[in-house]
Amino acid sequence: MQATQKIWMDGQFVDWDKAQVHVLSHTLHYGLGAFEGIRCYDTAQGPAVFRLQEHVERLFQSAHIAGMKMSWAQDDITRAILETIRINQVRECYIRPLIYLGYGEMGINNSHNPVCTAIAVWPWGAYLGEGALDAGIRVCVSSFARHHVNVMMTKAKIVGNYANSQLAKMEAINAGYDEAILLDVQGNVSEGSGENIFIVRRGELKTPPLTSILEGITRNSVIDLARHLGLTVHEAIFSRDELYIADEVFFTGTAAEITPIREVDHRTIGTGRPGPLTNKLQQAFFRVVQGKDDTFKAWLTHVA
Ligand code: PPE
Repeated sequence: MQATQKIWMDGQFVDWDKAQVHVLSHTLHYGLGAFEGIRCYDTAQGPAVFRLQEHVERLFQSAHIAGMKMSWAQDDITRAILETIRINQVRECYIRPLIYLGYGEMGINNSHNPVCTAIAVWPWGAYLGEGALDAGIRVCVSSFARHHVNVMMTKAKIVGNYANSQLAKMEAINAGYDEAILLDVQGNVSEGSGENIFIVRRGELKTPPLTSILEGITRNSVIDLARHLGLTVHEAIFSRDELYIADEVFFTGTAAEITPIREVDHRTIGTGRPGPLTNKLQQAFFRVVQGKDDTFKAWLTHVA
């Protein structure tokens, strides 16, 4: 990864190399923590963060669902994120706020461990590899199911949820694919290891409802953009075979942005090239994040 200068840790800016925690930090052992992934884009008016308020809100909601008591207010974290971008003098970056349980006691009872917060920023290019945004990627349906709604809380971006994501991701990578799609325990399509999913059939968009998936902020933005463009979007359950016969399939996410999927389980999707609606939405999305679309300028928070 590309290091920057400083990481914010509970009110202090710490040198990148010195931003360390004790090896007996609770989250490291038991996986209860909450995080966010946010992107800052270069615009003609300088760096701007995409949907900052929504991401900070979700961070606090994740901590709330996880039962972690924050010592910071949402405004403090919003300000700290903007300061971390400024102090590191980056024009484009990925932003990673993390709430974790620190050193104190061992054992599942976490009531005596401090709730700590850190914010790091670094440049991060195309998440799913060079060329993924233009050519699309090859994915498989995972042999691992997404969490049942009463096993893990998928509306919270909890650190431990990503053990499930890693099992699916590594299985896919080891089998030669770029990414995995997970089904829920009923067998319906849920999401990628770190992305929401959309399909296009007969000119209309479909994405799984918010049952066993992360309430993605890019997903929400794409739904708004699509409706603004006059497209029909359904939030509805669908099964694996509907992926195979979709005209277009794509992932959405902060890191993945809008990544076309050109193959699922060795079945070519559509023509094997990103489809027209995927291209249209991707172009609209990049215009918005680059500050070139006044209709959605409220989604950007300028850093300076
Ligand atoms: N589902 C999952 C499981 C997920 O992790 C993400 C984001 C999404 C959907 C899309 O949500 P949103 O970013 O709000 O549109 N995944 C983050 C972590 C990626 C990583 O490898 O780390 C991200 O994209 O920042």
